[in-house]
Amino acid sequence: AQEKLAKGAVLLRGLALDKADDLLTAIRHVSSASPFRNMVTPAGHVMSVAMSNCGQAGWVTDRSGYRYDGTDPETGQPWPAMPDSFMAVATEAATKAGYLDFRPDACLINLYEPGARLSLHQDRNERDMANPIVSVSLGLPATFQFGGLKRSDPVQKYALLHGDVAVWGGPSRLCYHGVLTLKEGEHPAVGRMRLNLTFRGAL
Ligand code: MD3
Ligand code: FE
Repeated sequence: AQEKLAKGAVLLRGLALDKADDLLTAIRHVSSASPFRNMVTPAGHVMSVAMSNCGQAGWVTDRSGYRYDGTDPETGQPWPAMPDSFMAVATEAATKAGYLDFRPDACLINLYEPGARLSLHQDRNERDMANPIVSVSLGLPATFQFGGLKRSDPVQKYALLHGDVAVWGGPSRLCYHGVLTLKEGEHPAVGRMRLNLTFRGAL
């Protein structure tokens, strides 16, 4: 089942369903070495979404700005390596969406508890915008919003469910997007949270 969201953007509903247990095990492994933390934006706000990373580089924010860094600022160590199960789902999804040679070097892991949200933004810290972004949703359902190239453009809303995978590239790569406040709930495999993996070509 392949749903077109916009030019260059594809939703692959349930693609990660049969891989979810392996992905969850790998998330526990990554976050035992680089724990989830609530980072601070350049404006000084603590993010409601907790984050970790794996791969050659990780996305970080602090008072000095947004960037990719090879070192986890909390541990002083390199981010954990990208698990094979992560790389496999990212390349499978990108290939299905028509991006044939995507090899992500960074994966940001977002942890939402009920009440957490991600306001409308663009992903523009990656060096080469020719790479798509692949996102994998696990756990509680969320409402994702997806707009245009200007913050003021109208948005479409989609429910993202456990196992859904989306690929954003080409003309949709710089579209504004965000996640509405996560509702209370309990997912049988994941518990009282939503996890999202976003795979990027950052370097
Ligand atoms: C559309 N994460 O980490 S993933 C992010 O569910 C982020 O945690 C959200 O936005 C989450 O930056 C949404 C879907 C997504 C990711 C990147 C995109 C949609 C995108 C880049 C361009 C357009
Ligand atoms: Fe984003």
